[in-house]
Amino acid sequence: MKAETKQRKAARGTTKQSNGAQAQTITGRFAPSEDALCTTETTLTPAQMLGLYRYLMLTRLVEERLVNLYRQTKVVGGVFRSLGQEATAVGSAYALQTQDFVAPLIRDLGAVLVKGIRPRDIFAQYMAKAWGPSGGRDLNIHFGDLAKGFLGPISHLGDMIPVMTGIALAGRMQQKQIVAVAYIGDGGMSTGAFHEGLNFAAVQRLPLIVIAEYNWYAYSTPTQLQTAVENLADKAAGYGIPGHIVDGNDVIACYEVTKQAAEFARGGGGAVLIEAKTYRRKGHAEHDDQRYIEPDELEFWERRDPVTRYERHLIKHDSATREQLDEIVADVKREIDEDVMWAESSPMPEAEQAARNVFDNSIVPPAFRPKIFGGN
Ligand SMILES: Cc1ncc(C[n+]2csc(CCOP(=O)(O)OP(=O)(O)O)c2C)c(N)n1
Ligand SMILES: [Mg+2]
Repeated sequence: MKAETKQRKAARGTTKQSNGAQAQTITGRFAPSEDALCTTETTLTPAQMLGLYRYLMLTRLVEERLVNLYRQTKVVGGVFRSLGQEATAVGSAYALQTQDFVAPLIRDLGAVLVKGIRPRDIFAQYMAKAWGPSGGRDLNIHFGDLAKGFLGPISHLGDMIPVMTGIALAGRMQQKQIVAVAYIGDGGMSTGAFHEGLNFAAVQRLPLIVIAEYNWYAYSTPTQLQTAVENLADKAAGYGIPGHIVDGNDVIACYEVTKQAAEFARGGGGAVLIEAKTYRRKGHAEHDDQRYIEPDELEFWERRDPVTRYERHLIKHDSATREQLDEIVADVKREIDEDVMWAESSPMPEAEQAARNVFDNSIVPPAFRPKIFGGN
């Protein structure tokens, strides 16, 4: 315990560049070089390295298929993508243990998949099908699976931070060694709930890890108009907790920094703030035409794609052959095809079923009662 206190003291209120992220930051913006590989300082086994690749591809291809279904008007509502940011959610969630909890947001499908949610659930959910996890009552990521340690977020940004602080507190009271990870965007960090939740976790030294995704925008608002700090991780000093900056497009670095933070938090060190510097290559959702971005931005970041960067890394370091990677991709595509077919074959929910368990069933509008409760 003494050593932990010392470690905590050493880390208190400091912002560190993790895992040798060498890129420049200019008013908080940060870009790896075009030919960058991933960090070589890793504890990942060769099998885990391939596992990470599988989840990166799964995330990207599930989202691509969702766009496809959206264009066929089979998706009810919007499609929110994490294109260009996949490494942050996948790498961080991969560093956790089974009993740990995550609360992902719309850019964190990768964390949902790493937690063991199957693509079929995602497809059925987006298409509001009866077999989907919320039975057609809600869309995209508004569902959870507590047994798998995945809390579905509500839409109100910031509000999952106090909820995850509560999860961390509950874990402590039940003497469980769990870590709670909450994801948040640069925009969501400006909310009051974010402050209250993180402050409480910091004071109580709860095992909460906040992953702040600096992806340049909140809707169309550039991050510099959102916050006056250069780096989101600088805010850690205001809570007296360690803050780390990681290259969010380096999947191994994201894994390593989260693994270290989880060990620190689990060992009694308390809350940690990790800022992942990345870039949102799609608009807020598929309907957003991104008219507010600079002309060269997309090409600039396409050349810094986290998935092709990881492929280059694996091949360069003899961690995989091109054929092995192709095989993984083929397998992922097979799984997606099968799961889309399953989700498409699901019926839409019956009105009665969809109306139940939304509010207290006793306050179902009177006009619906006979249909739902059989004549009451
Ligand atoms: C409290 C609150 N205010 C506004 C919104 C509307 N809203 C939804 S997403 C979004 C932008 C979020 O930006 P950011 O937090 O940077 O996350 P990103 O979309 O970039 O991942 C806004 C303003 C909301 N859901 N909740
Ligand atoms: Mg953002």
